[in-house]
Amino acid sequence: MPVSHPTVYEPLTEQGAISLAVRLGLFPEGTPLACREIGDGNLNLVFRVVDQQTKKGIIVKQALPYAKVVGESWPLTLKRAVIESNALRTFASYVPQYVPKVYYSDESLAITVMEDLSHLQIARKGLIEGKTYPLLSQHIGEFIAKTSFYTSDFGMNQQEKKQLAQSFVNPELCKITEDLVFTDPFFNHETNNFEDELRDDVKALWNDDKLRLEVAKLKRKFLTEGDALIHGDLHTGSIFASDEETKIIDPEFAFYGPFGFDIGQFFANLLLNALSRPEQQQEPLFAHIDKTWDVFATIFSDLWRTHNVEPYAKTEGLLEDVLHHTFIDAIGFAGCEVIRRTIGLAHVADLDGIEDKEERLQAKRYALRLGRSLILQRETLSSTKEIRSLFAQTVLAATN
Ligand code: SR1
Ligand code: MG
Repeated sequence: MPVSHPTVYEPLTEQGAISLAVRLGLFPEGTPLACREIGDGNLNLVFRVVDQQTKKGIIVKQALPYAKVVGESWPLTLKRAVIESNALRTFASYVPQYVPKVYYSDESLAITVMEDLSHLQIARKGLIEGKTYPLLSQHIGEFIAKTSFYTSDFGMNQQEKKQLAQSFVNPELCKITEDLVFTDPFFNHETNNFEDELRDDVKALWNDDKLRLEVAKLKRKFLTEGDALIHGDLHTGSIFASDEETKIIDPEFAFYGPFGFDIGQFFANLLLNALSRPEQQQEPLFAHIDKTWDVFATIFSDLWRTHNVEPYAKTEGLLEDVLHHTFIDAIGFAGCEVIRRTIGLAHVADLDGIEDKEERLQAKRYALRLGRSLILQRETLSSTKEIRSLFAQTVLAATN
């Protein structure tokens, strides 16, 4: 019997997700299927459809026409579902091992059907539980190096790059980042969200002209530099991991942006986790930061030497200049992300989940100082190793 299905947008139900999976032939006929909505992110519905006998599943993700984290008062384009499925397919052409397989997508229903990754855990959750994921930074460094090199003017035909960039123009989602990461936390804006006890620290931030100038420079980079196709929201909640595997999900914020942005967001979220841990358990997170950068720089440099399409590629000093600016920008972007996850609209469980109120407030004060130091001192750092001392100084300065 043919299964009827909607052709105009409407939010899926659990039964609707099962019908879709059947219609797509993703399970043999007669398979007993169960479905649950498991989305815990800020924006979308996520259904897991499972064969009750084999326990094998698929994921049906659907964009809602508004931001779930705020409600229907914040309308949001459904086009982000197309951006997400196209980004996953583009990334898969370079690093299939690091993204879920896409089985199907439907632009009008804003649906992407993809591989079920339930055997893995969201990295943020695992890191909060104290896990370290030994291969996480190796994989993330490789993912960023390959996807950014191959989608840049150095790694692909420069006319085709412009066409690709056009297909990833993503103004509404970029605006969220422009506002929530680069603007609102640095002004007295209604989207901000922080405890009354932090008001003095936050006011100091709002009145810090030196900081404001540096954030404005970083925002300008985000607005104007289209180096490569970036994920655009590469925090630890966008990563599934185990000790052996890493999969990057949720690239609905993907667009042509600066090389350093994904690296910076990943660094920031590792640092936010470090702030929630006792000192003696922080080192694996710093080591992940070092390794991400080392792997990124090594692979990017190898590709630069072997696959570069730009006539100036062999010009002495150009690669070093690109890496140098990517590094500085990544540190600055990390600072903005640390601050926004502390006092902006979308917080992180690493800090908000600290049970003891005084400890939680203290960790957030450290986060604000750390974010500020990363932004202001980004040009003085010569390697990621120095983030350890910046981190320690931030905490020490706060206790003296
Ligand atoms: C309204 S969306 C809030 C945040 O959730 C996403 O994951 C992005 O990080 C965005 O800034
Ligand atoms: Mg997301």
